[in-house]
Amino acid sequence: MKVVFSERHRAHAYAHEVAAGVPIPAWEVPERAEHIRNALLSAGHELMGPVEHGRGPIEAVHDRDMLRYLETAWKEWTRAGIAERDAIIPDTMPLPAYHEGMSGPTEPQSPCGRIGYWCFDTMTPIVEGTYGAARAAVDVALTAAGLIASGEPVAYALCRPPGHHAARATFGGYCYLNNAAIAAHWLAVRTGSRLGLLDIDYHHGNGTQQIFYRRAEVAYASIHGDPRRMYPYFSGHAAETGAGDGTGANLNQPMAAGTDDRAYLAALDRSINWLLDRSDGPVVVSLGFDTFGEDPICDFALTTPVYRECGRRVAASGRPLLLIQEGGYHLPSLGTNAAEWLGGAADVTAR
Ligand code: SP5
Ligand code: ZN
Repeated sequence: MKVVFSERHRAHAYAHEVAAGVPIPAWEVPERAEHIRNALLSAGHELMGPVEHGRGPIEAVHDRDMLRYLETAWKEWTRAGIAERDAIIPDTMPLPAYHEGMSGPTEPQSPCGRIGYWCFDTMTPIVEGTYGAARAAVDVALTAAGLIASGEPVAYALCRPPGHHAARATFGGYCYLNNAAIAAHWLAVRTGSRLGLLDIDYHHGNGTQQIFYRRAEVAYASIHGDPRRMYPYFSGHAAETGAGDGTGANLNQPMAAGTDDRAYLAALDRSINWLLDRSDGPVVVSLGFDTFGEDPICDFALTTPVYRECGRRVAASGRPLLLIQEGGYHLPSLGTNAAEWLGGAADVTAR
């Protein structure tokens, strides 16, 4: 299978994230992508670099001012001499009730205000290499999308940082730009078809849901830890089914702690069938391995062999598949689980 990868992700590296007010060692580390890359090379997959696609496809999905903020944040922060931390993390965010009965918020001038205006959590630090890595991850996704547009049955984008928590005009959840949403919109325009977007990262893809919630071009189906218990807490409920032109085009399957292979595969079959009914073009897969039983920050119980079966079942849909890497934090298993998933998909598409 063709695998797109950029080394620029390595410059996006920070020591800590802030969880529940406390600095803890970062989970979203460069080793994640390196483990996957090495395992896929060993498994005989073909690696290629990304082609630059510029800002256009990003601005078709994200707020221009947010992109500009990401581009300038580090320089502005260091120029202002706020150097006591190695990364930019917000401490003041304008919840909707702050401006209740008033207008606003508007983007503030100060660096500390700006990060709180754009970033919705404290776990998504910006460092010097963040913008370059985020842009490269988008190019990785778009390059893989280009392979699908030119007739490849399947392609895998080894994106880092991940993307599915980034909404049109706010970012968080280790995500800055929504690689999957940008690639899906680009592919929907290029192919003139209605796409399916299957999100099988452990977490609800709040950003992807938000971007397509009122649009018919992409039907979104997600299987995730129930937001009543898990991050991102504020979306992912079964009652969220789309609105406006996107009415009925959003399917959430929140799952219990301890969800095992059997329950997961049943949910996967429901998602696939639902997507096939509501799309006629390629399927974009937001692929996370934080569903694994030993993932340190999640609570499902999937085993390594089920990833091959997941790859098989998704590929058996017969649709062109654009695979986009999202989360997964158990380093020892990441490479193997990715190789199993891709191997399962390749078994089917090669036939
Ligand atoms: C792409 C992706 O998988 N992003 C995941 C972001 C999850 N952020 C971590 C949330 C866990 C916070 N746990 C804090 C427990 C405090 N009691
Ligand atoms: Zn995740």
